Amino acid sequence: MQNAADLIWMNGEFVAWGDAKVHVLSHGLHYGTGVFEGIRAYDTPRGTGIFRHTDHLRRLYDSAKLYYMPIPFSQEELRAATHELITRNGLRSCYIRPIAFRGNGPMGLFPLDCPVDVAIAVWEWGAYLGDEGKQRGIRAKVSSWRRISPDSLQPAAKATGQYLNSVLAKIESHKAGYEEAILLDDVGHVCEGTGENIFVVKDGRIATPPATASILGGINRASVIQIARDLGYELAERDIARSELYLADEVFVTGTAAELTPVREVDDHPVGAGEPGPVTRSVASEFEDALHGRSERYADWLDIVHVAAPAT
Ligand code: PPE
Repeated sequence: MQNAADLIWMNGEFVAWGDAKVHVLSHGLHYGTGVFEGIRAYDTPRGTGIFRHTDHLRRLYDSAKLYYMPIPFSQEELRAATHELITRNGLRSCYIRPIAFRGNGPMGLFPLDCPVDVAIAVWEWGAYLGDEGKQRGIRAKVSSWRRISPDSLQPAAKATGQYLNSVLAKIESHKAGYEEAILLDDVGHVCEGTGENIFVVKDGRIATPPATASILGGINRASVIQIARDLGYELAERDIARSELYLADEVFVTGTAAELTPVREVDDHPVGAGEPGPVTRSVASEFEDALHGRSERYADWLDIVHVAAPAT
């Protein structure tokens, strides 16, 4: 996936891809005590633009706070490091993965005496749910695994250990021959995909589960909500019953990796006509314009990378 020449930023320094190592006794490896982000940068007419960079960084620090993990760099330091990393790797567009985790310290569950290590990696990443899925829509299955409950974990945090929940659902759906799983929350309402938020459309009205439905508050979810409302659609953040997935005219998911991907089948029921519908298409087109810097209205969602390339 990456070249040996690629650089990774680790604890304040740029290191070669192969040298970005951690100790096997890192707390985060044993107990899942890490928080991370997934961000995309696009090749736009104004230069490389990082989509909603500061919103992602804010969520990283929020996730860290929820796990009592002080990040030993400021948000501005991580932002500047990311700009420099993209430039030094010679990338015009990429996926960005910042991660902060409890490092090598005393073993045992109490984490607060372990250092907090921070790294940022960047790489080129294509369509997360496949090119065809992005164009024509994916087939999804409601998972037998429920999304993590706020009784036992923190759905609002993007924490590494929490992803075992998504991993189980992903494996189940994959083995059953579907491209994605849709998880219900602990009371049986529709929650989200393994790495995406979900929207349903019925009779021209859009709905998406609310923050209280154990979702991760997606940055792309927030962007699509705004775009849909700006386009004049009625959009409600409300509880969604499982049956609404089967009876919807349109369903789509959003996430940094998946961007906006239509869902054409849920549990072998075709969604609407079994292909992306008109509401999905109009919201997706506006959203793609925003991501790729073709939209004046949402121009300030892009953090343009201005670091000059090093002289060669
Ligand atoms: N829910 C979950 C559980 C989730 O992981 C993501 C992002 C979202 C919703 C959408 O959030 P946002 O990207 O802010 O709109 N999933 C990331 C991880 C993907 C991965 O395989 O790793 C992502 O899309 O980058």
